Amino acid sequence: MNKIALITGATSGIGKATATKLAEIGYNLIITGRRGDRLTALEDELKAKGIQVLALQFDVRNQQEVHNAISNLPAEWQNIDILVNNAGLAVGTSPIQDGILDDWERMIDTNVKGLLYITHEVAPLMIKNEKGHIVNIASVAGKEVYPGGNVYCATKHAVDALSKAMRIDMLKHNIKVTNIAPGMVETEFSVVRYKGDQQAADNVYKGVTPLTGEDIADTIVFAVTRPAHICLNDIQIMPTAQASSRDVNRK
Ligand code: NDP
Ligand code: 8X3
Repeated sequence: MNKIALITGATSGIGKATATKLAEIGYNLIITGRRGDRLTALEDELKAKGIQVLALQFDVRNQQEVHNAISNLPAEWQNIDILVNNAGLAVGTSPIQDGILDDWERMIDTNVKGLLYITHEVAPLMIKNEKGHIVNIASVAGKEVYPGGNVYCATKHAVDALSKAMRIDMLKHNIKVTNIAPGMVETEFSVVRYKGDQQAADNVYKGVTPLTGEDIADTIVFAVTRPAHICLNDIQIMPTAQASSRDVNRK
């Protein structure tokens, strides 16, 4: 029987690439996101690879929507082997004193509370089977703090801490927890951060070869295909041209 992976934020970037690569190695997939048209298109693409797909449209910030989606999973979709907590975003780069409260709420509610809501629903399904693997997409922003990063960095430090905490909580249930901390990955991330300003988004990657969603997806596939006795706890991955969030070798 095919294994099952649930990926949040599968409509774009890292999540979409991960769905594609897991489909290629035979996982049946539960794909989630808010944009229904994208979910439907991806569902069709993935089904063409010969796997089964369940597309669930919900906002991870809405605890009731998350609960309804996961608690009503058909029986054949409940044995989730892998949860990829990927949905997330940065919004804005203002210093604290000029911060826009709505931006802060979006980041905290998505990156921290959304990840918790999903995990709260899915972990019991894994615990019932005494196996599973939770992959949390954190960031270099969960390891360092940089100018303009304040609240986003705080949310990713929270993800980093939650990965460590989950590993302790899941230990006796034989469930692996992997924290993945990428540097610059060219996705829709910067367009979202700069609120649709494509020029500002392009400047982030100017003069460097950034990582792609596929690069992170390859890393996730590697982590989830290790033998049962191995857990990769924490993976940091950056473009060769990046040493830290501030040290970037632009040509
Ligand atoms: P994208 O913007 O390309 O993708 C983000 C995904 O998250 C989309 O599928 C989006 O789906 C989903 N999402 C956002 N908000 C919500 C929500 N409220 N409810 C449900 N889904 C949501 O960016 P990336 O692929 O780059 O980002 C994926 C993860 O990687 C994020 O957690 C990000 O912080 C992290 N990351 C990114 C890096 C980068 O440089 N790109 C580096 C390090 C970490 P939809 O809009 O359809 O809901
Ligand atoms: C995304 C990478 O450097 O913009 O998490 O924080 S960075």
